[in-house]
Amino acid sequence: MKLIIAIVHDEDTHNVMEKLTDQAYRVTKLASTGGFLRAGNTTLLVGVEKEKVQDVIETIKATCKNRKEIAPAAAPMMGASGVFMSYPVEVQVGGATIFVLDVEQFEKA
Ligand code: 2BA
Repeated sequence: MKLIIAIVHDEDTHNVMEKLTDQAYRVTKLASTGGFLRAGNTTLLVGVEKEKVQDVIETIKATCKNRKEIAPAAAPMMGASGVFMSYPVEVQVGGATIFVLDVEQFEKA
């Protein structure tokens, strides 16, 4: 068995979960926060047999879009007036960040 961990944009969560549950996959949704943007995103846990991993990944990829987001600068700059200013930086987010892990043991009690 494999555990798929997928970090997706909040706006894609509803569609991804609907597509996965329509195909009878079991999904757990966790509220998460990205370390770089410090903005909310969603982490999905999907436990599946090895043969189904690619199908789940294709479903997630087909549903999650790439987006441009504005992030505050990591370090503030000194402006011409002598005051510190932060400058926005555009970053490309998503569609999804996916990890696939081996599951050593799976039980339902
Ligand atoms: P965040 O950490 O908020 O990152 C949002 C986006 O900012 C990233 O999109 C990437 O385009 C950019 N970014 C992140 N760190 C950066 C850096 N040090 N310098 C420049 N740009 C940077 P994605 O790569 O699509 O990632 C979306 C979210 O997926 C991330 O949100 C984070 O929550 C998660 N993630 C991505 N890679 C990860 C990893 N290796 N381990 C754990 N979580 C990860």
